[in-house]
Order: sequence, then structure tokens, then C-alpha cells
Amino acid sequence: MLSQIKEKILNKERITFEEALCIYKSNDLLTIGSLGRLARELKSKSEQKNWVYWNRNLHLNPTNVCVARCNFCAFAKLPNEEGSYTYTIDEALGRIERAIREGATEVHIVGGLNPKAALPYYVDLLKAIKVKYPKLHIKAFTAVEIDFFSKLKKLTYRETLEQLVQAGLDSMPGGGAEIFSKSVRDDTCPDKIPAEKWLEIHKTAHELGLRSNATMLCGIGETVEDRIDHMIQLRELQDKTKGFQTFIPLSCHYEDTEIAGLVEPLTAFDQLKNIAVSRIVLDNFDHIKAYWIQLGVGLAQVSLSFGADDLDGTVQEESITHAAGSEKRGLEKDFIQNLIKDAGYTPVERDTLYNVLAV
Ligand code: V47
Repeated sequence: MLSQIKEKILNKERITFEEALCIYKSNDLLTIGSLGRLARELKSKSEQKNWVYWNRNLHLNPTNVCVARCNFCAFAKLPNEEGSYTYTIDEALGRIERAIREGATEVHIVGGLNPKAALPYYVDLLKAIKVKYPKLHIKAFTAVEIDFFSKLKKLTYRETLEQLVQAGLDSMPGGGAEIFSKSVRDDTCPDKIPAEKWLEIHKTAHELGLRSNATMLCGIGETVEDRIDHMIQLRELQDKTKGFQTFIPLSCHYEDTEIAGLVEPLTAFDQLKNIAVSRIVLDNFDHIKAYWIQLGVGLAQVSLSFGADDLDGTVQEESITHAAGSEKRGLEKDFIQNLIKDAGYTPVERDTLYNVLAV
């Protein structure tokens, strides 16, 4: 069956749900890796077949106060809970300043659903960032936050996004997607918007000319069928809008979470299959990201042979996965470049929109 799938990849034919399931069910990991790599190579222009992208960035999480309760999240706190925080604009700028000194070209901003840090706060923050760092690309807000801001101000998604774009928003990250399956969402993140709304907000962003990413959080009790269904829903929207740049399979970390011990953690096989299957199924996404903060640098490097073409960035700050036990944060640029080179690829520094900054 994997050989038939190879034929389809070579003929650039679309992979079905059943074929994706067949890949997940196989344990022929090296063949699966070669299929992911093949799909990646057939997508790239000849000089780019060997490129792996990275950037200089920081993740800024301005508040951990969150009215939603997700059982996989160790980051969220109640308003007056010990350890809760909300940065002032100056504190946020200070954190960016440190990363700018290391050459950051992108700030990735996401935070908790905090009624005291909603649209007016973020409009001020974005404007302040653009005044101080006009060239810094602001990739910010999950669809879940956009929905929250809209409801508080009784605005449509379009109006909310327009205000943020006017303040300096350049693109959107892919968070908050978790797993689209209703039953898994009900069990793990019942306060979050359903899949249809997540997709509607990204569609609206694309219509406004914003590019965005998409994630899938694995290891929260979902089945492989749920993962494939998630990818196919993204593929369908991408057929319509072409606004997604990158897909990022995320791997749950469990420290200090309610879900710890209730689900089977992902194995290395699972994580590598997520990379390969997403590359094969998401034939209309240009990039698949191996997010080293969650995969670890070793598995992220191996992912490059499974179809991933992006290692994310230096990530000088990050709090969400860190709260759940990841100790990884802040890679030196030379280290990232060597990881890529040692895997046989050419490191390419990019900006957020995949313009090449240095090969
Ligand atoms: O939305 C929450 C996930 C996401 C945990 O767009 C967890 O370029 C693991 O979206 N263990 C935020 N994951 C991260 C994210 C992201 C990361 C890198 C690049 C991009 C991009 C986006 O992290 C959340 C949620 O899905 N998350 N808790 C946890 N315990």
C-alpha cells in the first residue's frame, strides 16, 4: 500500500483519508520518512530542494491570565492566582528589546484570554511596538483570542482584525486549533471556539490579505483518525483561500497539567509520522515546521528527513510549552544552522513571509 501511495505522490495526486490512515498504521518508519521527503522535494523548486528555513524570533506571551480552562495547559492562571502576570507596555517592549539586540525579525505574540488585556491593550501594544521597531514583523493572536476580543467589543471578526491590522498586525500564528474533533475539544478545551469558528477566523484573515499558520496539538487523547480529519479540514480551507503558509504539528507536554497521566504520551514514531503525514496530506501547504521547542532538537533535526522544511527560529522567549515542562528556549543561530547542515541541508534565514534573508 505504501508503494501505491508513493506512485500517487509522484503523480501529484491527492492522498485520501484512508491512504493517510494507512501511513499512520504502518511502522515502516524509514519508508514513511522517504515518502514525506519525496513529497517535500517534488514541491520545491530545484535550487530549494535542499533548503531548510529558520528565523530570528521571540515568543512574547504578554499575559497568562485566562478565563478558559484547558486540561493540557500549564500556562493559564486565574486573575489573582499566584504567578499570574500581565506585562505593562514598557515591560513587553523591554523583552522585545533584548531579542532585537540578537537580530530578531519577528515577534510572535499570544496570551491568555484576559478581559483586562483585550483589544484596547493589544492595539496600544502593537502601536508601541511599531513606533519603536517599525521593521519588526508582528505575528500575533490565535483565532481563539480574536473571537474573545470580538465578543468583548461586540465587533465582527473582520472589524476586530481590521483594527489590529491598523495597529500593526502583520500575520497570524497557528495556535488554538488543538484538534478539531468536537468530542476531543469538549473533553480537553470546552471553553475554546469550535473548529468552524477557528476556520472562519483564518478565512477572514486571509480575505483581508493576512497570511497565517495552522497547528495541530497531538497527545491529548485524539485518535489518528482525528488528526487526519483535522488536516483535511485545513486542506479544504487552503484550497479556497491559499492563505496558510505553514503547518506545525505540536506535541503535548504534561508537567503541571490536568491531563498528565490520563493519555498516552506521543512516541518518537508518532511525532515523525505527524511530520510525514502532514507533508503528504497537506499538498497545498508550502511549509511544514518542526518546532524544536516541543520536539526537542534531536527529533526536530530528524524531522528534516521526514518532510519538514522549517525549524522555526531562535525563540529567545517562550512561556507556554515552558510552563508544561520544556526546558528548551533560545538557540544560538550557529547552533540552528549546524543542526541543519549536519542533516545534509542548507540553512536559509527567512523573514516571517519566507522572503530569503541569507543563504
Ligand atoms: O495554541 C498549549 C499549544 C500552542 C501545551 O504559528 C501546548 O508559527 C504543548 O501555536 N504542550 C501555542 N503544546 C504554540 C503555537 C505555535 C508554536 C510555534 C509556531 C507557531 C506558528 C505556533 O501551544 C497553543 C496550544 O495548541 N499548547 N499547552 C502543552 N502543554
